[in-house]
Amino acid sequence: MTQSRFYVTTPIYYVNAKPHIGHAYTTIVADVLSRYHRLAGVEVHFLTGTDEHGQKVQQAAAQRGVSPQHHADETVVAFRELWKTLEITNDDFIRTTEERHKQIVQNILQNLYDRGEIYKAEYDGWYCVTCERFFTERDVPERICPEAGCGRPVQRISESNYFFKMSQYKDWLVSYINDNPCFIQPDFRRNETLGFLRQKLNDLCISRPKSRMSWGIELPFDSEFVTYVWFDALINYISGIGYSVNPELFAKWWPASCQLVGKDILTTHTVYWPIMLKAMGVEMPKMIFAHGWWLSGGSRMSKSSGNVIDPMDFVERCGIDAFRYFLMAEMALGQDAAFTEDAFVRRYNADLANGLGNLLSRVATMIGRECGGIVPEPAAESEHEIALKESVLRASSAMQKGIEVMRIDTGVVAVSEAIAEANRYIEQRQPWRMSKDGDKAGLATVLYSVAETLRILSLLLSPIMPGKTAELRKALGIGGDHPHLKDSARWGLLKPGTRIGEKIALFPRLDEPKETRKPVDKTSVPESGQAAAKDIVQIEFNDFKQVDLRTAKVLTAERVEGADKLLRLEIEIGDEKRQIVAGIAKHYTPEQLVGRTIVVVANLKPARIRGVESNGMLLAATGNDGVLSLVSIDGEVGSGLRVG
Ligand code: ME8
Repeated sequence: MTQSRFYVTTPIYYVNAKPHIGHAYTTIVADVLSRYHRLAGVEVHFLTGTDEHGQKVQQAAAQRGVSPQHHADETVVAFRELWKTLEITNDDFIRTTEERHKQIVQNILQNLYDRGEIYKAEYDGWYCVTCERFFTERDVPERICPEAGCGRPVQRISESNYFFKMSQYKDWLVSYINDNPCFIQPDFRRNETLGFLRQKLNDLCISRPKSRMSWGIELPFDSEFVTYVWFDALINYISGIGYSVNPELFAKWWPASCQLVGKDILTTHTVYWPIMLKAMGVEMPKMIFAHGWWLSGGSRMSKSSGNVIDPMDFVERCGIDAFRYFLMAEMALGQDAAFTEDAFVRRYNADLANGLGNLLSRVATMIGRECGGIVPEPAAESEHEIALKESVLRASSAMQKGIEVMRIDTGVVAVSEAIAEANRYIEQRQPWRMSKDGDKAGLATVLYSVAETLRILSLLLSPIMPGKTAELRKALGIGGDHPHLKDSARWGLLKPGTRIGEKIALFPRLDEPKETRKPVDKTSVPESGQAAAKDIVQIEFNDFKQVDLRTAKVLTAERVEGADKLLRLEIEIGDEKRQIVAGIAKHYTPEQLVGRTIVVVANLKPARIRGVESNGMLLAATGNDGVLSLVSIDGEVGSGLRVG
C-alpha cells in the first residue's frame, strides 16, 4: 500500500426498506479495505450513509401514512444499528436530509446554473420510479425499464424541467476512461460504460416540479422545483468531506481512493458522476469499483424481488465474524454469487471449524500439554518448516496483493491454503511421536512453527474477522500486541517464552442443513473421517479387480478458472499422458504437486467437471478435521505401475 491516505465510500442506501445482505456486503467490503489500510499505517476516511429523498421514499412513507422525514428517521436506525452490529468502522455517516448536505447541493446547483451548465426546457419522456431514472423514447421501446435487473414498466412524464448539459462532456469522458484504465473497475465494467457511451448521450433532467414530487432539495434558483434524487445523492461523496465549505478537509480526502458500488448503479456512477465533477471543476475519484450481486433463488436479492435475506438471521446463529468471512470468501469481487444456507454452513465448517479453529485447538492443546503452556524456542528448521513458512508468507503477500487489486477473495484463498498446509504439516511431522520418542528439539520446532503460523494468519484475517482473530491472539498469548500489517511478512516475531491464554473453541462446528447435504463430489475428494468406515459395503474381489489403480506422475498442475476448489493436472501413466480434474485446490497448491507420484483410478469413464474434461480420478484421504492428504507411494517408482 503505497498511498498515505485512503478515502473509501459506499453507495448511500435508500431508506425505503430495511437493509439486506446486499447492502451489508458493500459496507463490509469497504470496512475490510479500511481496516487493512489502517493496519498498514494508512490514514483512512470511510464514508457511508443514506439516500433519503425521492419518489421511492415519498411513496414508502405515504403507504405507512407518515411524513417522509419521519419514515427516514425511523429507517435510518436499522442501517446504523446493523453497521454497529457488524462492527463497521465508518468514520462518518451522511444523510441527504442533513443541513450540511443540502447546503452544499444548493451551492453546487447555483454555481452550475450561474455558469450556464443548467437550463430549463420541456421534458417529454419516460421515468422509472424504482431506479429513479429518466429515459428517452428510444431507450424504452417496450416501455420497460432497461436498467440491469429492473424490467419494470416506466411512466410517461411531460412537464417543464431543468436540465444539466451532460451531453457536451461525452467525448471528454470517453477519452478520460480510455486514458485512465484504473478509473472504472473491473475492466469488463469499464467496457460496459464505454459501450453505453457509444450511444447518444442526452442532457440530464435534474429537477421535478414540487406539484408532482416535493420530497427533495429545493432548487436555489426556482422554488417550484426540487432536484433530481441522483443529482442530490451523488454529491454526498463530496459534501461529506466539506466541499465548498471546508477546503482543508476536502483537500485532505479528495480524490476518493475507491468508490464502491453495486453493478446496478454503474451508469449513474461512471457517467453522471464524473461529468458532474468535471462541470464543477473537481478532480475525478481514483477508482469506481462495481461489484456483482448476491443472488437468492437465482435472481438478484432485492426487496422488490421478495427474496431478501436478513443478515441478522446468520449473525445471530453463527456470529458476526463468520458472516463477514463468508461474504468476503464466497464472492469473487466483481462477480455475482449465490447466498445459500448450505454454502454458508459448508464453508464455515471447512474453512473455520475444521481449518482455523482446528489448528488453534491443536496448537493450544499441544503447547499446553507438552510445554506447560509456554511457546517453546524452536531448533533448526528442516525442509518441512521451510515449506510451511513459505506457504504462510505467500499468504501474506497474496492478501496484500488481493487488497491492492480488489480481490479480497484471492487473499482469503491463500490464507486458507496456508491453514490447510499447517494442519497437514502437523500430520507429517507427528509431534505426538516426537513427544513419545523424547525428541524435544523437534517437538519445540514443530510447536513454535504452528504457533507462529497462527500469529501471522490471524493478523491477515483480522480486518475480516476482527472479533474472532482478537480471541485467537489472546489464546496465543499475544492479545495485547498492536501489530502492523508488515508483521505478517516477517517470520519469527512470536517470542519464545510467551505464555498462551485460555483454550477456546473458536468456531464450533455447525450441523449441515439436512435437505441440502453436500452432493456427491465428482472430483474424487472423499468425505472426511473414519466415521464412514463402519458403513462400508463389502464387494467381491472380482469387482475390485475391475478397478484399474495405477501410479501416475504429475507433470503440470494449474487452477481451474472460476472454480476455487479445482486443479487441472496433466499426468503421465507409463507412456500415456492425460488430464484429470481434482477437487484439491484448497489443500494443495499446484507447485506442491508437480513431480509427485500419486495413485489414480485409470479406468474411470471420462467426465466433464466445470466444463473441463477429466480422465481418471486421484486417490486421497480426508481426516476428521477436513484436511486432505494424497495417497502416495513409498520410494522412487515409475508411473503406470499397477496398484493393488
Ligand atoms: O441504489 N447484491 O440505493 P439502494 C450486492 N440510493 N449488493 C447489493 C445488492 C445485491 N443483491 N442489492 C443492493 C441506491 N446492493 C441509491 C444509491 S449512491 C449515490 C445512491 C448494494 O438502497 C449495492 O452496493 O438501492 C448497490 O449498489 C446498493 O446496495 C444499492 O442500494
